[in-house]
Amino acid sequence: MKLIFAIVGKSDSHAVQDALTSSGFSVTRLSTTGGFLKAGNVTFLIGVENDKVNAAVDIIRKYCSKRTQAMPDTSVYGDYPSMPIEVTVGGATIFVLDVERFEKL
Ligand code: 2BA
Repeated sequence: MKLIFAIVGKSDSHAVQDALTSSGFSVTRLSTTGGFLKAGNVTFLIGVENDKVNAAVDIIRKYCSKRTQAMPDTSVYGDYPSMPIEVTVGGATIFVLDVERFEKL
């Protein structure tokens, strides 16, 4: 058995959670904070049989792919209207660990 830690952005987290649970995975959702940006993100704990790891990661990849998004630039440049800027959103950080023992009491 493996334990997947998947850190995802809040905006992708509901789609990931719904897709994982509707595919039969059990997940625990933790509200977490990135150490660098100090922004909220979501960490999922997913306990899975070894042969299901790739299926779970594929679902996370599907709903967390990195993409660019146009955001209004709030900087002021004299009287000129500012152009929207492109920011990268999405992506996931995934750790897969061996589980030594798993019990439900
Ligand atoms: P990502 O590398 O995509 O990381 C997104 C979030 O995933 C991180 O949020 C953190 O919560 C988690 N994470 C990533 N790598 C991890 C690891 N090795 N161990 C544990 N958790 C990990 P933040 O820490 O707020 O980082 C947000 C973004 O800022 C990162 O995106 C990366 O592009 C950048 N970043 C992070 N640390 C950095 C650093 N020391 N110097 C420069 N840029 C950094």
